[in-house]
Amino acid sequence: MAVNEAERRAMTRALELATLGPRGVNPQVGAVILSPGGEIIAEGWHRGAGTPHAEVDALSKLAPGAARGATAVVTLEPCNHTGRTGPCAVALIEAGVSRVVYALDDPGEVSGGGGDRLRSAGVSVESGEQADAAHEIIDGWLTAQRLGRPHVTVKWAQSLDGRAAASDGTSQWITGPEARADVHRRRAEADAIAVGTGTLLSDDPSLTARDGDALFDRQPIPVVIGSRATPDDAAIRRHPRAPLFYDTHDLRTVLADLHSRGVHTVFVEGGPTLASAFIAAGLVDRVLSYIAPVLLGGDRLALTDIGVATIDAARRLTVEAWVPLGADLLAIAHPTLAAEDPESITAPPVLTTEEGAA
Ligand code: AOF
Ligand code: ZN
Repeated sequence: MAVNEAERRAMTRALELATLGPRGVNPQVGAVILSPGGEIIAEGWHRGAGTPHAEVDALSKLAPGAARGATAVVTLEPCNHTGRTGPCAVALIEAGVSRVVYALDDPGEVSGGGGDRLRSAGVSVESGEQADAAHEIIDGWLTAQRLGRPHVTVKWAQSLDGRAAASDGTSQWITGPEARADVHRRRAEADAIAVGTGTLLSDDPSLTARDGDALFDRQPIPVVIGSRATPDDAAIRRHPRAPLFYDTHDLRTVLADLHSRGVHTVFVEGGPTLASAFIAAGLVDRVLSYIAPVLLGGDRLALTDIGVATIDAARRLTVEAWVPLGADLLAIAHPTLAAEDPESITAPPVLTTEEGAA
């Protein structure tokens, strides 16, 4: 049975409700219950891991029996597993709901399959309604689920000759104001921002996302990786979010811990040692290289050892866009995937003038 107008409007409302929940370990999900006549009789949303799922939150607002013959409109396939809470598919069946309209399939191996469970209980089920909008809300969560770890972006600024600093270590400022503003916008979109202890000690970065002097509302969690101690007066200690310190070189462990804290995206800000370690470990999903028309020479390279001993082992990238930013150029690239045509890297990449594109 096709999705009707009342169900379509209910999904738009459920999507709004979803965004009331926090980004975290669990996805943001909204639910609306419609009477058989198409009136909204209850609304719910998920408030984070350990709290009731959206469907159960909505059902809890109804008197026993009030959901009999009703339609549940949910932004994610009702779950089929007992995790921190019981399966929503079963809660809906027990409440007597006769129809479920949802936007996206739950990708989880254990949690997925709620749609089939509902169908086999005789419930009419429709999926895919406003799937794109639902996808946008939980894009980061879906990516992290697929990867089994947060999505990692490594960013650096370099001279035209591939250097990240002058020979005395000074590096402010290689790129111009447009490139720096672009970095800050992207920092604000990340859940966490990581630096190595070497960079922390040499640059004393604040790791905040700023628009001029003003802080963006959204601030990434500052993360410090490495074995050297962070001084008490380091700027990072004044960050609006509590920093996380990892005294380790095991990046997989760091990412696993961040994943368990609900971090979906990590922005690696340097320096060259940490960036290179992420690349060498094959843990980078996206590279942002800000290239400035300046020459520095010397041996302070943007990257150090990334495990490439011979040209056959070179880490090939596919450029998604070259973005001019003032006098600088940003390359947005990802490791060339096995399925991608290696020749595609020599094809003319997208040249865009749109700031912050892609
Ligand atoms: C739903 N409705 O509102 C949400 C769902 O361990 P738990 O019990 O917290 O379950 C978490 C999983 O449930 C999560 O990974 C995702 O697959 C699904 N989220 N499912 O039916 C909801 N938030
Ligand atoms: Zn559930």
